[in-house]
Amino acid sequence: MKTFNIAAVAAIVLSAASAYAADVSFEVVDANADSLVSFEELSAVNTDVTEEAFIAADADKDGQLNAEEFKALMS
Ligand SMILES: [Ca+2]
Ligand SMILES: [Ca+2]
Repeated sequence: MKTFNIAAVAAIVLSAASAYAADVSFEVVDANADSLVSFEELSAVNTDVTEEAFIAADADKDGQLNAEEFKALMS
């Protein structure tokens, strides 16, 4: 009789990936590397930011955040 304890293996893998950095850099958030962060890109890494906050942070109203606008939002 063979026993495969898949749950135990999964628990080990998940605990190894538990470290999470709340601070994310602009380069990491900018998934398509166009030097602008869209709301979709931001919400993929930070679900705490609302669309309202994103729009408020978009100082030049081009619909995306540049590095400066992003820094202001995250600080
Ligand atoms: Ca982008
Ligand atoms: Ca902008």
